Amino acid sequence: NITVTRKLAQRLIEAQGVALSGQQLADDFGISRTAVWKHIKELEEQGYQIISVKKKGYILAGLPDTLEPTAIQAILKTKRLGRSIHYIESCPSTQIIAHQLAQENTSDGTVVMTEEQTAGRGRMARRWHSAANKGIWMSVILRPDVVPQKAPQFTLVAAVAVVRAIEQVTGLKPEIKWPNDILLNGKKCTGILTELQSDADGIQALIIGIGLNVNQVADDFDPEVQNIATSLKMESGKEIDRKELVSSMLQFLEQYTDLYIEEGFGILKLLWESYSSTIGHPVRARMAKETLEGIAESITDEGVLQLRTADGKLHGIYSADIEM
Ligand code: BT5
Repeated sequence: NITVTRKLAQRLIEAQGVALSGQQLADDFGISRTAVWKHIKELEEQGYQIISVKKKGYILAGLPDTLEPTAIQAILKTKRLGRSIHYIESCPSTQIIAHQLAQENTSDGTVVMTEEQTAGRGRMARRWHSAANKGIWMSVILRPDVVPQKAPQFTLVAAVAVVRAIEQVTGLKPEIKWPNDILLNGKKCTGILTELQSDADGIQALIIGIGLNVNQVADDFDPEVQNIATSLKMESGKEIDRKELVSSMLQFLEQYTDLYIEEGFGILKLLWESYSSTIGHPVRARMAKETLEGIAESITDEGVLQLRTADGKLHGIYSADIEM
């Protein structure tokens, strides 16, 4: 039944404002006109605006502002990513759910999506603030056939996908701060967290968590991050359609992760560098045991940051917090 509701939503969207007759829909789905009407009511409850015109049928006048799978899948153009979406209105963290699903043999490309996280997490158990209905908080489960050493680059690949999607949907020009931050005017609008499930046979699942601030205003942010965080709405002055962003992100993510798996990091590295705010600049890299200052010269094909300190030495940095 859920699938009929979804298919109906899809038909209405594809009709692009043209009325679809109840009888025609009933025939196409092999159900009664009353059943069609019930599915229409269901869609209205989900926030779809549907006008019913006498003797003509149903016209779609507006989509809901939710990340409900029906609404996303109706506009999604991917082959695998997001074809299965686990949607939950509120949860502690989509990463936790994704880890559970990954252990249960869920398929490559499955997405976990929520409106609100109560315990969203960053790297090293840091908090990720995830205001209700204002952002995109999702985890993408991938099952690539690659060696574990190739896992860290997925964060960089995902960063390029997110930047491209933000550009496409909003026209804004984000920058990537190595390794996992996306900035607008120097403030963080996106964080990426790539986690791994592996065993003796190699990678079982990669879980790419993406937290993207979309429609927050300054007051929606926790005081802890108010000075360092921003949203697409704050930068563009416009309310942004989260569904369009999800759809665009998943499409770029599918395209770029496939490219990375087939061809390696080479081409994507060029793209990554073109968006980087780090490369060529003096930075301070804080790591668990030491802090280094120098020029961020480049990243390697393995995604390792090459930092040259004042004494001329080149340091390979695998993971750090970068200050500029
Ligand atoms: C990250 O960690 O940036 C990775 C964030 C990943 C979040 C996604 S949401 C979906 C999925 N489910 C989860 O539970 N997590 C993933 P890191 O580089 O460690 O940065 C964390 C730091 O960013 C915090 O210590 C704050 O300073 C800052 N921060 C927290 N919330 C923020 C927000 N909403 N916007 C901007 N900065 C924030």
